[in-house]
Amino acid sequence: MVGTGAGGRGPRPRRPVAAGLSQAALAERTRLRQRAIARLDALPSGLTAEPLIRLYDLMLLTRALDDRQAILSRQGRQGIHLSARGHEASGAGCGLALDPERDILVPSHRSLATVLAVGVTPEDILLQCLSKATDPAGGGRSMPNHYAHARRRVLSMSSPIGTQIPHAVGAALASRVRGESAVTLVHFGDGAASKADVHEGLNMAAVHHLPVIFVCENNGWSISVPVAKQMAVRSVARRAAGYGMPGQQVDGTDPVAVFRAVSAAAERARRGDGPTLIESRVVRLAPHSTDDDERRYRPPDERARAARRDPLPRFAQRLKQWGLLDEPADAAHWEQAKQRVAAALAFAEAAADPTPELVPPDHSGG
Ligand SMILES: Cc1ncc(C[n+]2csc(CCOP(=O)(O)OP(=O)(O)O)c2C)c(N)n1
Ligand SMILES: [Mg+2]
Repeated sequence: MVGTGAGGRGPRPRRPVAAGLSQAALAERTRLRQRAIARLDALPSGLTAEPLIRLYDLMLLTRALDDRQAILSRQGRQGIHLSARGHEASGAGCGLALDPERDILVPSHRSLATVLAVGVTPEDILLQCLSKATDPAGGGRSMPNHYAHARRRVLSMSSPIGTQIPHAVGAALASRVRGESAVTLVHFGDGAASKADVHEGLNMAAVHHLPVIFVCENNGWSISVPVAKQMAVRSVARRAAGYGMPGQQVDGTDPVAVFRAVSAAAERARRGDGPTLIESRVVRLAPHSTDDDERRYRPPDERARAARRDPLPRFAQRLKQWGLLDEPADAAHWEQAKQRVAAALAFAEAAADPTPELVPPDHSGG
């Protein structure tokens, strides 16, 4: 009823006209404001609500699982944990751009969101963390965060950083020889980018136009070594020109930007146009591992800056602007992720431990 003049009240008083503005200028200001609001509300072109919510759910599931793993590690029930905090948007964007039925993923130790995106389940992850006999990555014999899943086409990563690059190039070459249309995506960090394996792999993939997507998730740190002491150039993506392939830098805290860049690279690779190097600028929102005290080397203001780029609240904010999320729905999505992890943990806890016969003779101490 306010402002209608009903109920004996007078007409609503007009808001004062902004000083010095003509009616035409005011109308123009209103038009610009409405256009800005419409732009905020518009979904990114080519994307419907469904994949955007899937990206967010994946990011939440990754964070919830990651947090649980950190607790398990502190409880002494899981070994070391290398957190994916800050890499969720990049990982989800990479994973949803792949075709899980035919593409190959060669992960790094921070690829949790990507392995979940291509169909590895939280149960699979926790079976590995708790070293259970049915752990699909290695029957309970490999370290946490060393992702592998044959059925999901996730190659086993090995601990020496950067060595997964030649493995990925070999997998892509094998796809080519078999006449398959698979694309291989490999993750590595800014520290690994200094390794000779990376140079060899990029060069070989470019020379042979292999269908590889190299994704360097640059979080600015290699344990305690800052990126400025790792490389003399400011961008890993720029190195692509030296190999003869396209290079692109993306905001790795924006899952849509990563999804688009990886989708374009996958199309290129499937067309037979060869590899792409993508540098995804992420943040490390946790110490390097549960064995690391980053306060000894990481300046507090740098940690605070990274925390402000946390991809989860940033993406939630955008979903709200697009009208796809509100506070109660956000709380429900979080709850769903936490319950999913709780159910997976209960399943993994109840699973059988490996029997001594499964231990290879050279590890049995005999
Ligand atoms: C060849 C080799 N050297 C050192 C290590 C120890 N190490 C494990 S992770 C890591 C840091 C890797 O940094 P980066 O590649 O930037 O990945 P991030 O951990 O930051 O995601 C190091 C040095 C290793 N695993 N392999
Ligand atoms: Mg790093």
